[in-house]
Amino acid sequence: MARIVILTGAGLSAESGLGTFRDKDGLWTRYALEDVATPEGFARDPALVMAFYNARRANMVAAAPNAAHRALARLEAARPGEIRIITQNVDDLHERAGSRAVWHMHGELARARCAACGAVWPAPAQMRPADACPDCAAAATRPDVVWFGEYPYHMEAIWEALRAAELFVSIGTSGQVFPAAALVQDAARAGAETLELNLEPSEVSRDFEETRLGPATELVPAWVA
Ligand code: BJW
Repeated sequence: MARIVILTGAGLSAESGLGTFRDKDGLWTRYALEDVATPEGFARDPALVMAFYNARRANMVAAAPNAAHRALARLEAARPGEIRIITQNVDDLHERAGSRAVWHMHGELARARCAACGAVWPAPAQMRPADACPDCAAAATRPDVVWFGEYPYHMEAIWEALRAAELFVSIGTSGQVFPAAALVQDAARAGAETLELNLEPSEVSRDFEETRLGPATELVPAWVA
Protein backbone atom coordinates (compact mmCIF):
# COMPACT_ATOMS: atom_id res chain seq x y z
CA MET A 1 0.00 0.00 0.00
CA ALA A 2 1.30 3.40 -0.95
CA ARG A 3 2.81 5.50 1.84
CA ILE A 4 2.55 8.82 -0.02
CA VAL A 5 -0.81 9.75 -1.53
CA ILE A 6 -0.78 12.71 -3.91
CA LEU A 7 -3.92 14.55 -5.05
CA THR A 8 -3.50 16.63 -8.20
CA GLY A 9 -5.70 19.22 -9.89
CA ALA A 10 -5.84 21.53 -12.87
CA GLY A 11 -3.04 23.77 -11.53
CA LEU A 12 -0.58 20.93 -12.17
CA SER A 13 -1.29 21.00 -15.91
CA ALA A 14 -1.63 24.81 -16.15
CA GLU A 15 2.03 25.25 -17.11
CA SER A 16 1.54 22.67 -19.86
CA GLY A 17 -0.93 25.11 -21.41
CA LEU A 18 -4.15 23.38 -20.26
CA GLY A 19 -6.58 25.82 -18.69
CA THR A 20 -7.75 25.59 -15.10
CA PHE A 21 -11.42 25.99 -14.21
CA ARG A 22 -11.66 28.74 -11.63
CA ASP A 23 -8.66 31.02 -12.19
CA LYS A 24 -9.33 34.46 -13.69
CA ASP A 25 -9.10 33.16 -17.28
CA GLY A 26 -10.39 29.68 -16.36
CA LEU A 27 -12.85 27.50 -18.29
CA TRP A 28 -15.77 28.50 -16.05
CA THR A 29 -15.35 32.15 -17.08
CA ARG A 30 -16.11 31.12 -20.68
CA TYR A 31 -18.58 28.26 -20.17
CA ALA A 32 -21.42 27.77 -17.70
CA LEU A 33 -20.56 24.60 -15.79
CA GLU A 34 -24.30 23.77 -15.68
CA ASP A 35 -24.21 23.58 -19.50
CA VAL A 36 -21.06 21.49 -20.04
CA ALA A 37 -20.34 19.59 -16.80
CA THR A 38 -23.68 18.19 -15.67
CA PRO A 39 -25.80 15.27 -16.96
CA GLU A 40 -28.67 17.76 -17.37
CA GLY A 41 -26.54 20.01 -19.60
CA PHE A 42 -25.59 17.01 -21.74
CA ALA A 43 -29.23 15.98 -22.07
CA ARG A 44 -30.17 19.54 -23.15
CA ASP A 45 -27.40 20.05 -25.70
CA PRO A 46 -25.16 17.02 -26.33
CA ALA A 47 -23.52 18.64 -29.37
CA LEU A 48 -22.31 21.59 -27.26
CA VAL A 49 -20.89 19.27 -24.60
CA MET A 50 -19.17 17.03 -27.17
CA ALA A 51 -17.64 20.11 -28.83
CA PHE A 52 -16.36 21.31 -25.43
CA TYR A 53 -14.66 17.95 -24.74
CA ASN A 54 -13.44 17.46 -28.33
CA ALA A 55 -11.64 20.82 -28.10
CA ARG A 56 -10.12 19.97 -24.73
CA ARG A 57 -9.01 16.56 -26.03
CA ALA A 58 -7.25 18.27 -28.96
CA ASN A 59 -5.53 20.65 -26.51
CA MET A 60 -4.44 17.69 -24.41
CA VAL A 61 -2.93 15.89 -27.40
CA ALA A 62 -0.98 19.04 -28.31
CA ALA A 63 0.26 19.57 -24.73
CA ALA A 64 3.28 17.96 -23.08
CA PRO A 65 3.98 17.01 -19.46
CA ASN A 66 5.80 19.71 -17.50
CA ALA A 67 8.55 19.61 -14.88
CA ALA A 68 6.02 18.92 -12.12
CA HIS A 69 4.54 15.84 -13.85
CA ARG A 70 8.08 14.61 -14.55
CA ALA A 71 9.17 15.10 -10.95
CA LEU A 72 6.23 12.99 -9.70
CA ALA A 73 7.14 10.24 -12.19
CA ARG A 74 10.74 10.30 -10.93
CA LEU A 75 9.48 9.99 -7.36
CA GLU A 76 7.45 6.90 -8.26
CA ALA A 77 10.42 5.35 -10.08
CA ALA A 78 12.67 6.00 -7.07
CA ARG A 79 10.15 4.62 -4.56
CA PRO A 80 8.30 1.79 -6.32
CA GLY A 81 5.03 0.83 -4.64
CA GLU A 82 5.15 3.78 -2.24
CA ILE A 83 3.42 6.43 -4.34
CA ARG A 84 -0.24 6.74 -5.33
CA ILE A 85 -1.47 9.63 -7.47
CA ILE A 86 -5.15 10.53 -7.32
CA THR A 87 -5.82 13.03 -10.07
CA GLN A 88 -8.90 15.12 -10.69
CA ASN A 89 -7.45 15.88 -14.11
CA VAL A 90 -8.95 14.24 -17.16
CA ASP A 91 -5.75 14.74 -19.19
CA ASP A 92 -3.10 12.02 -19.63
CA LEU A 93 -0.03 14.08 -18.71
CA HIS A 94 0.83 12.02 -15.61
CA GLU A 95 0.95 8.86 -17.72
CA ARG A 96 2.90 10.54 -20.52
CA ALA A 97 5.44 11.72 -17.93
CA GLY A 98 5.91 8.10 -16.82
CA SER A 99 3.66 7.79 -13.74
CA ARG A 100 1.87 4.43 -13.52
CA ALA A 101 0.11 4.45 -10.14
CA VAL A 102 -2.57 6.94 -11.20
CA TRP A 103 -6.29 6.93 -10.44
CA HIS A 104 -8.43 9.41 -12.43
CA MET A 105 -11.26 10.21 -10.02
CA HIS A 106 -13.01 12.50 -12.55
CA GLY A 107 -12.46 10.24 -15.56
CA GLU A 108 -10.38 10.59 -18.71
CA LEU A 109 -10.69 12.66 -21.90
CA ALA A 110 -9.10 9.79 -23.82
CA ARG A 111 -12.06 7.51 -23.16
CA ALA A 112 -15.65 7.30 -24.37
CA ARG A 113 -18.39 5.57 -22.38
CA CYS A 114 -21.77 4.13 -23.27
CA ALA A 115 -24.45 5.60 -21.02
CA ALA A 116 -26.64 2.59 -21.80
CA CYS A 117 -24.38 -0.40 -21.01
CA GLY A 118 -21.31 1.18 -19.36
CA ALA A 119 -18.81 -0.02 -21.97
CA VAL A 120 -15.66 2.11 -22.20
CA TRP A 121 -13.42 2.50 -25.26
CA PRO A 122 -10.72 4.87 -26.61
CA ALA A 123 -12.31 8.18 -27.59
CA PRO A 124 -11.96 9.21 -31.24
CA ALA A 125 -10.64 12.74 -31.87
CA GLN A 126 -14.17 13.91 -32.70
CA MET A 127 -16.86 12.29 -30.55
CA ARG A 128 -20.47 12.72 -31.63
CA PRO A 129 -23.61 12.12 -29.53
CA ALA A 130 -24.97 9.69 -32.17
CA ASP A 131 -21.82 7.51 -32.13
CA ALA A 132 -22.83 3.89 -31.61
CA CYS A 133 -21.49 1.83 -28.70
CA PRO A 134 -19.14 -0.91 -29.99
CA ASP A 135 -20.66 -3.36 -27.46
CA CYS A 136 -24.43 -2.76 -27.44
CA ALA A 137 -24.85 -0.46 -30.49
CA ALA A 138 -26.87 2.10 -28.49
CA ALA A 139 -26.43 5.71 -29.62
CA ALA A 140 -25.66 6.74 -26.05
CA THR A 141 -22.01 7.77 -26.28
CA ARG A 142 -20.66 10.31 -23.82
CA PRO A 143 -17.23 11.40 -22.61
CA ASP A 144 -15.95 9.18 -19.79
CA VAL A 145 -15.75 12.07 -17.32
CA VAL A 146 -17.46 12.68 -13.98
CA TRP A 147 -19.91 15.56 -14.01
CA PHE A 148 -21.48 17.36 -11.05
CA GLY A 149 -23.97 15.10 -9.32
CA GLU A 150 -22.19 11.93 -10.49
CA TYR A 151 -20.16 9.60 -8.29
CA PRO A 152 -16.38 9.93 -8.79
CA TYR A 153 -14.30 6.88 -9.71
CA HIS A 154 -12.20 4.78 -7.29
CA MET A 155 -13.69 6.27 -4.10
CA GLU A 156 -13.50 3.10 -1.99
CA ALA A 157 -9.89 2.50 -3.07
CA ILE A 158 -9.04 6.17 -2.44
CA TRP A 159 -10.38 6.07 1.12
CA GLU A 160 -8.53 2.80 1.73
CA ALA A 161 -5.28 4.33 0.44
CA LEU A 162 -5.75 7.34 2.71
CA ARG A 163 -6.21 5.10 5.74
CA ALA A 164 -2.73 3.67 5.12
CA ALA A 165 -1.01 6.91 4.06
CA GLU A 166 1.85 8.48 6.00
CA LEU A 167 1.85 11.66 3.90
CA PHE A 168 -0.90 13.33 1.85
CA VAL A 169 0.18 15.98 -0.66
CA SER A 170 -2.25 18.15 -2.63
CA ILE A 171 -0.99 19.94 -5.75
CA GLY A 172 -2.72 22.57 -7.89
CA THR A 173 -6.31 22.29 -6.78
CA SER A 174 -8.66 24.98 -5.46
CA GLY A 175 -10.39 22.77 -2.90
CA GLN A 176 -13.81 23.84 -4.14
CA VAL A 177 -15.07 20.50 -5.45
CA PHE A 178 -16.10 17.60 -3.21
CA PRO A 179 -15.34 14.85 -2.37
CA ALA A 180 -11.78 15.69 -3.53
CA ALA A 181 -11.69 18.76 -1.27
CA ALA A 182 -12.39 16.61 1.79
CA LEU A 183 -9.60 14.09 1.17
CA VAL A 184 -7.18 16.15 3.27
CA GLN A 185 -9.50 15.75 6.26
CA ASP A 186 -9.83 12.01 5.61
CA ALA A 187 -6.02 11.73 5.46
CA ALA A 188 -5.47 13.79 8.60
CA ARG A 189 -8.04 11.73 10.52
CA ALA A 190 -6.11 8.62 9.51
CA GLY A 191 -2.92 10.11 10.94
CA ALA A 192 -1.13 11.21 7.75
CA GLU A 193 0.96 14.36 7.57
CA THR A 194 -0.54 16.87 5.12
CA LEU A 195 1.19 19.24 2.70
CA GLU A 196 -0.34 21.57 0.11
CA LEU A 197 1.53 22.92 -2.95
CA ASN A 198 -0.49 25.57 -4.80
CA LEU A 199 -0.13 28.88 -6.58
CA GLU A 200 -2.30 30.62 -4.01
CA PRO A 201 -4.15 29.67 -0.83
CA SER A 202 -7.02 27.28 -1.55
CA GLU A 203 -10.43 26.94 0.07
CA VAL A 204 -9.02 24.20 2.29
CA SER A 205 -5.54 25.51 3.11
CA ARG A 206 -6.43 25.67 6.79
CA ASP A 207 -6.87 21.88 6.81
CA PHE A 208 -3.21 21.31 5.90
CA GLU A 209 -0.30 21.26 8.34
CA GLU A 210 1.83 23.08 5.77
CA THR A 211 1.10 25.08 2.60
CA ARG A 212 3.81 26.16 0.13
CA LEU A 213 2.81 28.77 -2.45
CA GLY A 214 4.20 29.04 -5.98
CA PRO A 215 4.04 27.47 -9.45
CA ALA A 216 3.92 23.67 -9.55
CA THR A 217 6.92 23.48 -11.91
CA GLU A 218 9.04 25.02 -9.14
CA LEU A 219 7.43 23.64 -5.98
CA VAL A 220 7.05 20.00 -7.05
CA PRO A 221 10.62 19.37 -8.28
CA ALA A 222 11.93 21.12 -5.13
CA TRP A 223 9.74 18.94 -2.90
CA VAL A 224 10.70 15.72 -4.73
CA ALA A 225 14.45 16.50 -4.73
C1 BJW B 1 -1.73 26.44 -9.78
C2 BJW B 1 -1.09 26.84 -10.95
C3 BJW B 1 0.27 26.51 -11.10
C4 BJW B 1 -3.15 27.52 -11.03
N1 BJW B 1 0.89 25.82 -10.13
N2 BJW B 1 -1.08 25.77 -8.83
C5 BJW B 1 -22.70 21.70 -1.64
C6 BJW B 1 -21.73 21.49 -0.68
C7 BJW B 1 -20.76 20.47 -0.82
C8 BJW B 1 -20.76 19.67 -1.95
C9 BJW B 1 -21.72 19.88 -2.89
C10 BJW B 1 -22.68 20.88 -2.74
N3 BJW B 1 -23.48 20.86 -3.82
C11 BJW B 1 -23.05 19.88 -4.65
C12 BJW B 1 -21.98 19.28 -4.09
C13 BJW B 1 -21.18 18.15 -4.68
C14 BJW B 1 -20.39 18.61 -5.89
C15 BJW B 1 -19.53 19.79 -5.51
O1 BJW B 1 -18.44 19.66 -4.98
N4 BJW B 1 -19.96 21.00 -5.82
C16 BJW B 1 -19.20 22.20 -5.44
C17 BJW B 1 -19.09 23.12 -6.63
C18 BJW B 1 -19.86 22.79 -4.23
N5 BJW B 1 -19.55 17.47 -6.28
C19 BJW B 1 -20.01 16.53 -7.08
O2 BJW B 1 -21.09 16.58 -7.60
C20 BJW B 1 -19.09 15.33 -7.25
N6 BJW B 1 -19.78 14.13 -6.96
C21 BJW B 1 -20.29 13.89 -5.73
O3 BJW B 1 -20.19 14.70 -4.82
O4 BJW B 1 -20.86 12.64 -5.63
C22 BJW B 1 -21.42 12.29 -4.35
C23 BJW B 1 -20.39 11.89 -3.37
C24 BJW B 1 -20.43 12.38 -2.07
C25 BJW B 1 -19.46 11.98 -1.15
C26 BJW B 1 -18.50 11.09 -1.51
C27 BJW B 1 -18.45 10.59 -2.80
C28 BJW B 1 -19.41 11.00 -3.73
C29 BJW B 1 -18.59 15.25 -8.68
C30 BJW B 1 -17.68 16.39 -9.02
C31 BJW B 1 -17.31 16.33 -10.49
C32 BJW B 1 -16.41 17.48 -10.89
N7 BJW B 1 -16.25 17.49 -12.31
C33 BJW B 1 -15.34 18.45 -12.92
C34 BJW B 1 -15.45 18.25 -14.44
C35 BJW B 1 -14.79 16.91 -14.81
C36 BJW B 1 -14.51 16.76 -16.25
C37 BJW B 1 -13.77 17.94 -16.83
O5 BJW B 1 -12.57 18.11 -16.62
O6 BJW B 1 -14.45 18.68 -17.55
O7 BJW B 1 -14.00 18.20 -12.47
S1 BJW B 1 -15.62 20.14 -12.42
C38 BJW B 1 -13.92 20.60 -12.39
O8 BJW B 1 -13.54 20.92 -11.03
C39 BJW B 1 -13.15 19.33 -12.78
C40 BJW B 1 -11.99 19.38 -11.81
O9 BJW B 1 -11.41 18.10 -11.68
C41 BJW B 1 -12.62 19.92 -10.55
C42 BJW B 1 -11.64 20.51 -9.58
O10 BJW B 1 -11.00 21.63 -10.12
P1 BJW B 1 -9.47 21.92 -9.76
O11 BJW B 1 -8.61 20.88 -10.32
O12 BJW B 1 -9.35 22.20 -8.32
O13 BJW B 1 -9.22 23.26 -10.63
P2 BJW B 1 -9.51 24.78 -10.22
O14 BJW B 1 -9.51 25.56 -11.48
O15 BJW B 1 -10.69 24.90 -9.35
O16 BJW B 1 -8.25 25.18 -9.32
C43 BJW B 1 -6.95 25.25 -9.86
C44 BJW B 1 -5.98 25.57 -8.72
O17 BJW B 1 -4.66 25.50 -9.24
C45 BJW B 1 -6.17 26.99 -8.14
O18 BJW B 1 -6.18 26.92 -6.71
C46 BJW B 1 -4.93 27.75 -8.64
O19 BJW B 1 -4.45 28.69 -7.69
C47 BJW B 1 -3.93 26.64 -8.82
N8 BJW B 1 -2.93 26.90 -9.87
N9 BJW B 1 -1.92 27.54 -11.74
C48 BJW B 1 0.26 25.50 -9.02
N10 BJW B 1 1.02 26.90 -12.21
